[in-house]
Amino acid sequence: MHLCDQFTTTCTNTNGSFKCDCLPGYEPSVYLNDTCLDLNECLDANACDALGPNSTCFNTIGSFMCGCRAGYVLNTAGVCEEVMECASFGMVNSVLENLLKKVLETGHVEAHEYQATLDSLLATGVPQFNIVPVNSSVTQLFGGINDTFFNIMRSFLPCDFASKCVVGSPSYSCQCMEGYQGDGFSCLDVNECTSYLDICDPYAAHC
Ligand SMILES: [Ca+2]
Repeated sequence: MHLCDQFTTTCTNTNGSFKCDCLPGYEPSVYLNDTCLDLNECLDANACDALGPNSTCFNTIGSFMCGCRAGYVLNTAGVCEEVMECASFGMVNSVLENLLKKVLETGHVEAHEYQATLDSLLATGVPQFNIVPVNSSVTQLFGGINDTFFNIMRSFLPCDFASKCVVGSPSYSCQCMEGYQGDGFSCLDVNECTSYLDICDPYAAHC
């Protein structure tokens, strides 16, 4: 005797027989009669529109869930909102990257190159943070080369330059990159050559 699956269907009595209708969240199988399979609601690109354009959809068996993309959190209005601090940090870092490369390669940057970078920083529209301490990798890399530029640049960074901004809720955190030590707001280069760890061959190499 054939019965309808109690978890995915509802059974309806018909004249001399019965039929299995899919429960909400399920759809009829293309291959098997009277069988219902999970409906993937996430195939509908608008399934999570209620949470705004930065939402994401998770399919589950018999249902689905909506959440926010990485870098976004649900705000009090129920819409996915950018975690501004880290997004800003990413923008500022990408603007500074080219200038940083130039400094590291040549130790010298033309005045017009500073100006171009400052213009780009201002164009990001990023609010200024002003929390990166003087004693940080920013000083190591840029300090003394151009003091005006250095001070303006410091005010743009939510974390130290040599750190990663980690999205969190309700706020963000800063973590020093590999090779740097500190609390994330101040990350200083670790000089592996002066550490007690013997990383080079004492006879065949020098660090
Ligand atoms: Ca589903």
